[in-house]
Amino acid sequence: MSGDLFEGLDPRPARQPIADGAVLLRGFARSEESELLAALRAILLAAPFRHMITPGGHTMSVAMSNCGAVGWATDRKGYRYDAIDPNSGRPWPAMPASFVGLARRAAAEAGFADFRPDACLINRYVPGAKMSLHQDKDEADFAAPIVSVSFGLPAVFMFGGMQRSEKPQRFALEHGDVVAWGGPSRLAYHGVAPLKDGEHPVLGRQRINLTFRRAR
Ligand code: MD3
Ligand code: FE
Repeated sequence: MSGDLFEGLDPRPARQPIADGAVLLRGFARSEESELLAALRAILLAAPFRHMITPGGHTMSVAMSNCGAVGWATDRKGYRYDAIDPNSGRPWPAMPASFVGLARRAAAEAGFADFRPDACLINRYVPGAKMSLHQDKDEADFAAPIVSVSFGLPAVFMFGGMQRSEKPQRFALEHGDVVAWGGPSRLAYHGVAPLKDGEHPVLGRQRINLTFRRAR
């Protein structure tokens, strides 16, 4: 018997438009997760996670690293993209072909042709870590989308409007979920609620998020 009768009732559709220009691709990274996570481990040996300081002097609860031609960093002097990892003084690790391929396929699936990411910010959340509502506006060209890939513990993602005061929609991002954010969603306020404790079968007590960007 075919599953057609029940298809409309699937609580987790594969391709879910969540806002104007934003498409959630549930489980899109699952089939290649072992290759992606192996590449991620190699990146983190060269550029380990670190807690960066905001210009206001606060230590971020999310630990970060990067790969790609440039990486995002913050310190007391401000936010910026730079080719050099400030902790090592060396260039950020190159973006693996497996990362570029996934980001390009996800962007294309969401309607953004020829995405060429030059930066991948890697965020690690442990239980309690969060990211307050913000806009991503340190990139040169807002015509390019941002593609995000989630691994490990599920997070409650908050998606607001063009003003911080707009009440955000909340939804879960789970292991292997990919979202492409472009068009009118590109400059929307967004954040992540404090990570709930748990144990993920692959990643343990953490969530790792990759965001692919065209920074320059
Ligand atoms: C919507 N990261 O690194 S990913 C960030 O889960 C960031 O670590 C979150 O926000 C995380 O800047 C959210 C989803 C995401 C990323 C970028 C966006 C959503 C976005 C840019 C514009 C609109
Ligand atoms: Fe962001």
